Amino acid sequence: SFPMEKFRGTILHHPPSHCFDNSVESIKADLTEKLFSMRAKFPEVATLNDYYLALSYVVRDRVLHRWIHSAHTYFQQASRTVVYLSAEYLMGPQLGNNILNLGIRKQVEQAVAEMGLSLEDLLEQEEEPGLGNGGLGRLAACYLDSLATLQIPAFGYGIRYEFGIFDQQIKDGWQVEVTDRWLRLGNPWEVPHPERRYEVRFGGHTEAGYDAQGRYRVRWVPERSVMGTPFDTPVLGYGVGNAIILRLWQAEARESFDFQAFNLGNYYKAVDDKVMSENITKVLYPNDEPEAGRRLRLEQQYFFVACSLADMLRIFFQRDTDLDRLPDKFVVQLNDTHPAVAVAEMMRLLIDDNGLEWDRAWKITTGVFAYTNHTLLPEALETWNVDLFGKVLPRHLEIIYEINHRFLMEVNRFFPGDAGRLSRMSLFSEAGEKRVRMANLACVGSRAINGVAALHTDLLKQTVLKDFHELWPEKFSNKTNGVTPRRFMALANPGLADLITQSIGATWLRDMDRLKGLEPFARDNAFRDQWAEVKHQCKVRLAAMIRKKTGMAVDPDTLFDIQVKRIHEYKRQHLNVLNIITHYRRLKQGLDMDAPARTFIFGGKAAPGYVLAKLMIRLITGVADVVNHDPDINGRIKVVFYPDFNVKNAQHIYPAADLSEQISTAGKEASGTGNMKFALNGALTIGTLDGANVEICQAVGPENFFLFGLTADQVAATRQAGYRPCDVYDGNEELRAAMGMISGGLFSGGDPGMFAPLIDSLLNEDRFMVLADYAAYVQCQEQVGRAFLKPDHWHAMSILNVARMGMFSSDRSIAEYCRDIWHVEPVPVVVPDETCDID
Ligand code: HBZ
Repeated sequence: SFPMEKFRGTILHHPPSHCFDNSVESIKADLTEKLFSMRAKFPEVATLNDYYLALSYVVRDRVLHRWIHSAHTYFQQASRTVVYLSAEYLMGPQLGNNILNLGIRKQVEQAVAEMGLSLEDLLEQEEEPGLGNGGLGRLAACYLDSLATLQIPAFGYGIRYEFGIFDQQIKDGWQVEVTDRWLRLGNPWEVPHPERRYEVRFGGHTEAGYDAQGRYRVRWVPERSVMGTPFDTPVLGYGVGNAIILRLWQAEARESFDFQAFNLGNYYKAVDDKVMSENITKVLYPNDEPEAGRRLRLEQQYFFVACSLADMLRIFFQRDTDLDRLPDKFVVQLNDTHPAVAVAEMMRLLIDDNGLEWDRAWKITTGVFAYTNHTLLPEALETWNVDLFGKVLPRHLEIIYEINHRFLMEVNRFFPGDAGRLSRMSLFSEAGEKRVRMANLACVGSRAINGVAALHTDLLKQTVLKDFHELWPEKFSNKTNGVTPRRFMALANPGLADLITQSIGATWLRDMDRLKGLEPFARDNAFRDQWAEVKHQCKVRLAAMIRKKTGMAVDPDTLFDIQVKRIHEYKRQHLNVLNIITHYRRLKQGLDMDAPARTFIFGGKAAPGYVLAKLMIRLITGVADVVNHDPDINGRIKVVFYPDFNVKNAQHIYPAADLSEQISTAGKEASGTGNMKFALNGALTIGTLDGANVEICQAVGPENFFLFGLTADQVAATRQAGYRPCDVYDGNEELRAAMGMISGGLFSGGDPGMFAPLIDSLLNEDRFMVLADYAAYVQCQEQVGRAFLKPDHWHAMSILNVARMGMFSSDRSIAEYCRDIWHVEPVPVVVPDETCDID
């Protein structure tokens, strides 16, 4: 073979002992080498993307170096490992974060500059993996960052969707969905492992009988199977040697099936099978789709769960033989019910594949799993039609029936003769078509159940999971969400991070309680000016991006009032719009002339099948069209819809906000995490007492928070008392006027019909109490306007917000999971031989 070794020594800068040199000179040399070895280019012909890829490989080598040492350490120590199962991970761009966590930003900046490039341009090249819908997927990504940083042995398992969440374009004011081809230019961060494939079976039937020892056995005879190949992406901790792995599964055809068909001469059947198999991981399903019964989605869920659990058992059997010890070695966290079929799959693996008896298998299974709930909305709780479920997973359906049978006997022992309770707690709903309730399965199969904010957990115990709480109160706990300060402060807002570091030292990024040290600076005039200047620079930068994306000019000296999140009725973007229209009308009438000029910025995707959400986007762009071009307004209001909200542009948006809109109907938003990202970047919040807003308001102090609206209890009571939105409408002249402007066609080019569905739903049902909260919201917004006119006080409030937000670091959340649910300890990793010539 070709004697590559001889050449390698002369090309590579670092010796094969993996001693990485992080000096500027080495990084430059490595970059040129990667351009050659990975892109087959020399500098004169390399594109910006070639350079992005080459730099990514340079960084990846260093990341993998840490992963190898971590894997080795974890293997040797064999302490308990966290397995995080999530159908979604919204990782965001990787290059900047890895450079930050490696601590080599200055060297890389200098190296690329000396080569005539700018790091910012290279970072801009990266297309993010949009493998999630929103908060739930981003939470999983923040948790990986914190698991690595807190030195916890962990794996994230999920799905490698070929097409992630769609790209959003705005055409004629409407959302248009475009396929997300994130892999088009290559993904330098992943390492495929085709040698570690697993077979996943589907369909067919089961056969029961007795084995040679006379034991009852069930054999699953599947109809087809596909292979799952893992793609590994390392996730680095910040300022530690530890790295963990995000392992995403891709579906592939079993070539043996193809060959068989080939031999029979059935070429097209073989190709068909291949296409069908690979369909399983083709596309991420948007949430909030009314039609949820898609077979492919169930197949996706089982596919990634089966691969992940098989992989977990492979790792377990590397060092152990006794399955009773599985709960000592692994804890599996279910991120919502999307992976809840894991409970049945674990039982199948233990009983059918490993020959365990039911009770022993059940003890192991319920010793391993824990479940996080992310929603109280009944329509968002996952259920599957039993017939469909049985066709895709016949053996698992049998197992779930058996779990249910035994479970309901237990319930009946605790609450004899309580038929209502039995039917509510059953794993099957029988009203209408029979369906499997995945939340009930997750609860029964888990030893711990948690909500994601204090209010949410309380409401879970009182409503959706009330019966389960009465049966097993000890299983329940709250784990308030958090966000990673590395990505959402240090990376997104280096100006703010530097200012904080200058004032209180650098340790806060790993110990967010230290932010408390900022409190005295709220009274320091010079510091407030610096703080204001950082915010201003962020607004200038966002204004430039808005210009580039939409062609619109916005003024960085105006109040930036921002609502970015998925578009949903319960999140009430239309309440925000009603206030804008009201404000607009007042200005037209010569009122409110002393209010500060405001730029209202919206961003977020609507599920493609969610008609009212898409109409809300059209309403925002319609209002923007009128208000932005009204000469009477003269720039006192601007409305912007920032298209294609994602992690990458979010990193520019949060730092530029003066005001954060967190205005969901109380009791509906499980937690929210955008609320935390805004406040950690010095935005003040206007919000309801919903989700984590409750805790944020408490932490920063109600005097530094713009609170309005009904509480969750009042929402429930108002509904109970027979809420009639039309009465609110009749009683409020400004509300009637604002809604009249919408229904009169002012914002739809004279078409009075366009927004009728939205207006009708508000007047007839108003499920989310928009009209009930309207007056309080408008009044609270006036208060915001007055506060903004006192910049010293405003910036002091902003500083106090940041100083008191430390508890919303995902490090705190993960530390609580470790202590209360997972019972895992840190395992520090020592990485030898890293050198660095700066700092
Ligand atoms: O999870 C969100 C909650 O709405 C939010 O309040 C919370 O902060 C966040 C993290 O706990 N839920 C989601 O983002 N849910 C989804 O994205 C989703 C995805 C697929 C589905 C259903 C929901 O089938």
